[in-house]
Amino acid sequence: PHVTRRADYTPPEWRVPDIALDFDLAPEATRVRATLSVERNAGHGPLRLDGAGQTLLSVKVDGLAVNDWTIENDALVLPLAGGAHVVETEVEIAPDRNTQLMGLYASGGILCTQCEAEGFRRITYFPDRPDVLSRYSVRMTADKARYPVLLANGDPVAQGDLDDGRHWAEWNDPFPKPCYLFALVAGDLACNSGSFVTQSGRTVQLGIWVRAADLAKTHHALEALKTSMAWDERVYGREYDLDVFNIVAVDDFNFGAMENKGLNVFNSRYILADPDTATDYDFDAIAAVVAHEYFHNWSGNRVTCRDWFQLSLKEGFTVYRDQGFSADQGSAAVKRIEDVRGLRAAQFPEDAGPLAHPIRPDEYQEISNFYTATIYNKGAEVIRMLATMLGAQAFRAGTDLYFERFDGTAATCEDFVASLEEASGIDLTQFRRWYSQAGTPRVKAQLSHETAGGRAVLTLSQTVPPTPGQPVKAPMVLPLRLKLFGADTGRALSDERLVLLEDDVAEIAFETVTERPVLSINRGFSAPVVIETDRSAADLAFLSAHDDDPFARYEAMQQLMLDTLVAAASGMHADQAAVIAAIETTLDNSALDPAFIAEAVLLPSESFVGDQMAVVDPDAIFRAREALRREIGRALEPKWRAAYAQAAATGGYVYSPDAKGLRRMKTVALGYIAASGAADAGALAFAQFEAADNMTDRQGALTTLASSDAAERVAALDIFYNRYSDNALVLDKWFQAQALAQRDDTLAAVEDLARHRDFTLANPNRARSLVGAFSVNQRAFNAADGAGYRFVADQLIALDKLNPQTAAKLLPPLGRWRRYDAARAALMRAELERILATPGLSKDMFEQASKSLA
Ligand code: HT7
Ligand code: ZN
Repeated sequence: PHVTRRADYTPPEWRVPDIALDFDLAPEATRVRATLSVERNAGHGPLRLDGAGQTLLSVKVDGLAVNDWTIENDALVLPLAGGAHVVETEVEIAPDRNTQLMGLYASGGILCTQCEAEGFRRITYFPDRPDVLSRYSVRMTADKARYPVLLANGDPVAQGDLDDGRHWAEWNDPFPKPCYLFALVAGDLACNSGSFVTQSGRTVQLGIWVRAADLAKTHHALEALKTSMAWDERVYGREYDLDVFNIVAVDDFNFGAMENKGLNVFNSRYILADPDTATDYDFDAIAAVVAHEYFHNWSGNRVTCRDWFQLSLKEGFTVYRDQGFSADQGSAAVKRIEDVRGLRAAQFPEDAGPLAHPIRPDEYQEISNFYTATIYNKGAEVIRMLATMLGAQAFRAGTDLYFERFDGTAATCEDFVASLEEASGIDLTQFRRWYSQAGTPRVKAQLSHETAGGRAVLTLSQTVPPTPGQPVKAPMVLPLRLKLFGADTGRALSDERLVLLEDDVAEIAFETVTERPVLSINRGFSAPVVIETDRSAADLAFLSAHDDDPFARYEAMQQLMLDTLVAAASGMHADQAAVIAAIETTLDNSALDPAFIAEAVLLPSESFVGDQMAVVDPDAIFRAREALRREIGRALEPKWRAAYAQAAATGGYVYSPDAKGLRRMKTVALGYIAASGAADAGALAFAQFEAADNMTDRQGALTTLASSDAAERVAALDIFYNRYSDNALVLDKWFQAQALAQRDDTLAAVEDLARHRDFTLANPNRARSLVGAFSVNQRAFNAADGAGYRFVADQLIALDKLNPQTAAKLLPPLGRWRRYDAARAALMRAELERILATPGLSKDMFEQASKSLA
């Protein structure tokens, strides 16, 4: 396989300052005429234009047809004599046969594009690399009845009708951009319009474009867009720069959304919402993704990436920015808990497995395999650490400098770090290791206390585990926020300190510590590391009740639960009583936000428990977790019922942080009532399901029932299906609820669902809702006979033929074989080998499967 290496970067030999594109659009055959002005930038080589899958019809240089070109590895190679030329090509492509959803494709009658990372080469011949920036002018012609709306990047210039029932439109984007930010959309779309007045007083026309039937579901996305625009001005001083900003929603999309300049294209699940069909989680995710794509206008578009190894420059930073935005819309504490939970669920296992890579990778075979939790979420944590170390003011000065200095250019992670360094005066030399070293650091923290002198000494030591290609690691800079509390009085015994652990080992002294101290460490999850302490169950319970940092409080409870579950799953004594008492204290604390309580009382996931064990035993973990859930449910049943009743007594649906918190609490309480084995649990869940005036309550009840043996289970699933059978996004929830169900027959049910008339691998959301969800169902996926592995491998082999990117993203759970017993490991390896032996396997799947076996 061809490997692209970061060390091999060389500047482009040719620049393309301007490109004019002329599209004659039709689903079966679209003609694309491209006129490129090219200028030599470096070297002496021919002009090399990337391509893939198109039929080349003609090539002209400076207005004259030429035939001295060649095709090498799909690229069009043209010898050019001078330093500046005009190159014209004409190609034909077939959007309706494009199942991989890269380039120009058809989704539900809409023609749309996806060019990041390397989709533009499927539309026309071009140097498809992010450091070639061009001004784009685009003309589209299409049948007016089928495609009444024609959109592209930038501002609209002109439009008109032709005699033959076709029409045309021209768009111009004045901002030079790499081709991965190109977009066009043609379709029968309705628009929810709005406007935003920028800080300098310019009015921007906003449009959310969807099928007419979905128009009523676009209000939330439009409001989120306006809030994002104001937030980026206030928090980062970033103003929008075009006269229009359009978003289009399509049903078939490989990812969440795409930040094309002035014309974002979204997976419809991140646009469409109303209370009847979207959960609170969906509403929050829509706001976060709308904000994320909007924020890319500066962190990604105005300043883009020099090469794809720098992907985290735009993605890590933009995730950090969208996390800050979401934190400001509601409970910052709950948002931080959710983000850390997500990091631990997706990124920690990646960093500990065969696909581990630094946030700035050194090599790749297929770049789309690197749109990972490491690049995005660990990347965001790295930016967060920089913000913590610099402080708010210097961090903002650094980002201002970065935006100013690199505006209109293709930059590197190094440019970003150097800007922060220059603005703050803080030396970030060693910190840069976060960009080059993979693996999750582990920190051991031991606190000793001299009762006589009142001196406490904290000994910290760090190790960074080996990862593929990086057997030995140097120490990282770990910013750890920490504080001591008195075990007797609950008083703070120190101010919060920010300790930078830079060496393998360090000692931190605290003077006049007058009572036995309890350590609160990595408060706010200030560093993305694993902390190991010898804190007792009593100390963890104490912190879960008294720590003044909400994240640390949550974390103490999680650690207490984890210790109990790992002990139980390993056949050792497990102190359920301490967990139950800590939960009770949390439930009784009326000063706490219900949204926080609902997160704090949830047990860690089965996979996170497994991550703590030397060898994952999915059956033992499931039994231990269910047993603890049952005991928590039983012991506190009156409290769960009281919490349920209180949360349920809040009147009709509103979307607000408080109302969301109560709905969350309601479903968490319902889950514990069901876990207790209460005879009326099924009826209670079904009553919630039937009475719900919103999808959050309905889905909460459905997922509780889906895992149960209650008589109401089948009825609820049928009612849900019949009610929403024409709504693809809600049907995804129906598939997902059954794929995640904690039942003995889940695999059989999922195999049936894969044959259901509404199941298709052609739609990535649907594929993820069944296959993706099933492979995170620890017990069912890891069935001892390997049937779960076989099912997933069968689906991925089939999906790879349609959509290699989406298939390859679903492969990593099969690559975790080293974490399991020998029998399961052999079964997983056998499926990976079967995948690798499949004729015609994509390079996306080849890279993931071969690295997973190595
Ligand atoms: N920057 C966008 C990435 C993306 C993408 C990548 C590979 C294949 C399809 C894709 N669609 C969008 C999304 C983002 O991070 O904002
Ligand atoms: Zn992004």
